[in-house]
Amino acid sequence: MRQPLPSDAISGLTVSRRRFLSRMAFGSAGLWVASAFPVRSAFGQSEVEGDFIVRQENPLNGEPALRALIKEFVTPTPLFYIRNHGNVPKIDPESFKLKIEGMVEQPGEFSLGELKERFPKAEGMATMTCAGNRRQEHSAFQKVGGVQWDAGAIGNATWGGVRLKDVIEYCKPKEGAAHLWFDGLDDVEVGGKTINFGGSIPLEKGMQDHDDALTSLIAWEMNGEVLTPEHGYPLRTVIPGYIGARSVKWLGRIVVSDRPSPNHYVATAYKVVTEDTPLALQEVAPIYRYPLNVAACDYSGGEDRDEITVRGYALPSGRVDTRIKAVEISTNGGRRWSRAKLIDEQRPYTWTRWEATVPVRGRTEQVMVRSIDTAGEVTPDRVDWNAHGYLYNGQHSLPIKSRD
Ligand SMILES: Nc1nc2c(c(=O)[nH]1)N[C@H]1C(S)=C(S)[C@@H](COP(=O)(O)O)O[C@H]1N2
Ligand SMILES: [Mo]
Repeated sequence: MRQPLPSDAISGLTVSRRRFLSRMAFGSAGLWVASAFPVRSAFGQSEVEGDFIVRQENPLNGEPALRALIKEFVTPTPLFYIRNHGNVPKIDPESFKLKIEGMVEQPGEFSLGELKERFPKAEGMATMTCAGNRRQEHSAFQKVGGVQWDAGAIGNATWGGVRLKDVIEYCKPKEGAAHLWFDGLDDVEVGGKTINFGGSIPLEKGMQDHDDALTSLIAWEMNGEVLTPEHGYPLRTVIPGYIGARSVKWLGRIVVSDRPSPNHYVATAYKVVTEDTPLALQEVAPIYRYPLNVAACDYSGGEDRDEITVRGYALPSGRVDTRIKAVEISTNGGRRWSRAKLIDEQRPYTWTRWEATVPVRGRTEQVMVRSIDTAGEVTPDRVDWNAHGYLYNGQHSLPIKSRD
């Protein structure tokens, strides 16, 4: 076996934390639901049943079981994680209009029909991931609030709609415009008040257009079908390369501005802080791009304990030109690493699944994985704890059943 990356010594702290996690992964599986989501004919199989873990019922939050998540390159919609801060609003498509306001020469209101008629259809693939994906691993060190995600708050989908860029250009941004605010039509309780969920991105990000990559969208389709209510019907933004929180569901309004949105989910939440104080939160910029990530999701074989085949995903950091360079796996706590095989064609802003067959012994308790991307980013041994449990992207471990 080769060691293409510098070998990292694993501290006792990390190892014991991993052991703890190994047990936790089985102990806190959440509520399993068999039939909350109808099985769609497009995805055929009843395999979807029992593979979605509801982490919170109200508001509804859930993620797929990792062994189910890793089966398909494009995540079937019934398995795609759901992250809601408030209700799932019911929106009448007939009377619905998307408003564009703020620093534009031509403010506008567009019905669904007008959007479809006036702008060319755009489609493409992008992986979406919650900033809180793998929060359990932060919580294992010190409990943080929020939905206790395993590594399933991620999914890969095809998206269809119109380019955000086309709509914004049509409304003619004024000089000095630098940010786009996205307002959702949901109701969220925050500190005793009811607000809507909001997102924000730099205008330049919204205007970026690369030939081979998905451009930011105002989307009405996911995996070739109309968005489901949970995923934002009738419209959501899809901002490839950015944390899921910037892909605002039930999009009702876009404001063009010279500054980021004052919405709670931009100004206060979704920031990496170690101290949860108003000052610390003000001092830190909002999270936009997601980092490189990796997870080991499932394994097969090993009944005779000689060899197992492990499967998982790796997500390049959210830059348009970054690809996964390598995924490596260790069966002995990080002393030796061997290279996994990348399964899927590599595309911008998109995960690739990987597979590795490795020898195991009776005493092997877990496998560990790490990844490196073409920008030179490597998933770290461990990630500094932060108060809201965001952006965990350290080496990931998968427990292996011990032989009796
Ligand atoms: N209006 C609205 N948009 C939202 C949210 C929300 O609660 N309300 N959650 C955000 C977060 S934190 C994520 S990770 C993604 C999740 O999208 P999904 O539920 O379709 O997977 O939606 C984002 N858009
Ligand atoms: Mo999220």
